Amino acid sequence: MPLIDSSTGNVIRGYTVEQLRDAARLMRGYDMVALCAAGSGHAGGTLSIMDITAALYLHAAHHDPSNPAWPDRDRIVWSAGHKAPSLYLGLAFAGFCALEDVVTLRKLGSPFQGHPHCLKLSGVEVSTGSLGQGLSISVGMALAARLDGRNHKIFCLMGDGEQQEGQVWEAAMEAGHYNLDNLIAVIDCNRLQIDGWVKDVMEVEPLADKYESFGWNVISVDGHNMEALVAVFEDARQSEGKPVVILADTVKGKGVSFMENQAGWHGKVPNREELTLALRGLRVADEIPVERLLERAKAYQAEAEQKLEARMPHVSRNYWWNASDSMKVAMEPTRKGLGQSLAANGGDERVVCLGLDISGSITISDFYAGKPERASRWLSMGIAEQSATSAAAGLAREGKLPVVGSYATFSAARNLDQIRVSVCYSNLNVLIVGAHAGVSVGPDGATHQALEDLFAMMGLPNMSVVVPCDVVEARKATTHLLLEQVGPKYIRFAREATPIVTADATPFVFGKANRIRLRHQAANFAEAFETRLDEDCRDEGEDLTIIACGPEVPEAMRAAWILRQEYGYATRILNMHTLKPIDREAIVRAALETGAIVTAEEHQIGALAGQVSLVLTETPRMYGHPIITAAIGIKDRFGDSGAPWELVKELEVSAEHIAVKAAELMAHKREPVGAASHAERA
Ligand SMILES: Cc1ncc(C[n+]2csc(CCOP(=O)(O)OP(=O)(O)O)c2C)c(N)n1
Repeated sequence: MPLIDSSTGNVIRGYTVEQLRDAARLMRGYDMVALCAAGSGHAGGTLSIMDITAALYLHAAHHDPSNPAWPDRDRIVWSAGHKAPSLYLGLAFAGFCALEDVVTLRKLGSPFQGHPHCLKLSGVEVSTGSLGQGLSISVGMALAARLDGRNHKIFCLMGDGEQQEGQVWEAAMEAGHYNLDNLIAVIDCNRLQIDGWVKDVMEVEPLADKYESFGWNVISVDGHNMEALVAVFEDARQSEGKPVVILADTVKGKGVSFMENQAGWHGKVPNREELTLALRGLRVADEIPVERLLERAKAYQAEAEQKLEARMPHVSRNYWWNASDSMKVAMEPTRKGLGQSLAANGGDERVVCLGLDISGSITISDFYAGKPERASRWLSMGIAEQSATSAAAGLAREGKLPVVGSYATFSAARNLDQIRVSVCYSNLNVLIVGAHAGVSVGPDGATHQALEDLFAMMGLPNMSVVVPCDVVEARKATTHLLLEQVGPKYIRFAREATPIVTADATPFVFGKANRIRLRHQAANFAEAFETRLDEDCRDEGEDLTIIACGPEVPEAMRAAWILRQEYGYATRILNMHTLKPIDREAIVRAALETGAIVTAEEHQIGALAGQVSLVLTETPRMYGHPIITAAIGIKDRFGDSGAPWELVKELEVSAEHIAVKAAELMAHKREPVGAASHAERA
């Protein structure tokens, strides 16, 4: 059954198998253009699922693009959120949105977010991106349809690697238990995931036997045979008494010869030359207005940047990183410090590293790279953050030093109860790595941007929390936490390259803040500053203090520079790399000596600001001392897709935001609130 006019029940447009094949071929072409224009995204998995997408959106599903909220429409739950561009093209070809707009994929403010967001794009049923949740949502929708006496179907699209998530099997059990014959799951079985072949990362087969034993009807199909796909969707609709799973045998990267069956093309996109080759191979080069689409993407980007700049706080010059001689810094991703430390210290036989299918990009795989003798201590756990966390607890209980890491949002939130009970309650020696935290995963969008993780990690008894400010500090912090610190520990860092502002000789003492002072102009921006342990410093009569952690430390240094240049203020910066236990003395010293404190965190406001406020309000030495404070951080909102540095501006955590906020604060410090109210009264 094709697309339907919901008001009359008439067919809007029907597709023959040949037309569906053509549509899928074109959709693959548009996918390549959008990914090339975005500069990031997932080529392999969007290509493997595209024939399924065409068959489903243009033929099998009953829906009406002019009435996306039609109560009797079939629901499509896109559980494999990283394959979002394929979903967007399904919607566009079906008429839910303009095809040419898909090329704004992953750009700031675009409805075509890195992972699907139902509040931004009509036709997207639910927001997804954290793997393994879609089938449970589908169970809920199927139960609701039954309660409401409606006959529509719920389709749920998943990957085969995604089957490693335990939640999938909880949902599979529920669907079987409730005999949900209005639920049709489709698994894109391309046999690859990020770290390699599914069978090597964590075997999921035999999927057919597993689903059957959970009470499902299983249908297998060649996921690139359009005729067969159309037929199995028809069969699946007829199922009675049982949910249906369609196991679609596919090829990752299908249709683009150099991407086929290559794990490396999971999270990679074609450059301009590769795009030309891909479009030629797909035989769509003459049918897609490539130049016009790329221009459209560029124009959208230019407009987004212009709007963003217009909203930036006003400063008289361009103080951005490397914009002028005085702002020169070297940059490197902080995450590399983790890999450096694990490579250097992994010889300790107690160290074991647990992989969660994102090993290369978070650098945890540097633990074993080029060191075959460590292979047995590398434990690939698949996409299964919850079980891996408890397994790490078990390893720690037996005397090992386990390291378990993923995107911070998956390694410190998805598995929160496991961290709380398995790890913290038993006070076990597990190092949890919160990688790609904050806004730095940029175009992936809000689902992947951990902006709340510190609240939970800092709130857990027994947990130590460190947020290093650069790659050098990340190496030192990892080494300390791995080998010295006993008990549960959390390290958080970003993905994007950020300024290197410390050196080998810079002190790093767990639990002790560093004080950073602007001394003079230097060829390298970082060298204009002196860094010492705060407790070793004397008061220099600074006007204010900025307390920062992680990537906000370099921003705080840039803010100190701006405050000196624009306002003549002298700033004390505290690098609060250890958030738990926090350096209370450094905070109190700063408050008593400078009287004004701005906190800066790339996190929802409060992880750092709340702790600083607590120290100030509960320390008897502070009673009766005037102190004015302000907080820079994310203001109770989700992130967005966009380039990481754009998001630093969009989410108002740039040095300019810190500096202008600090200047506002200084106006109050100079003119105490009491004095102003006296004047008003007079
Ligand atoms: C809960 C969760 N953990 C980790 C990730 C990061 N991630 C995105 S895609 C992916 C691999 C998915 O493999 P598969 O389901 O086989 O998809 P495909 O290979 O078809 O793209 C991972 C680990 C995620 N999005 N969600």
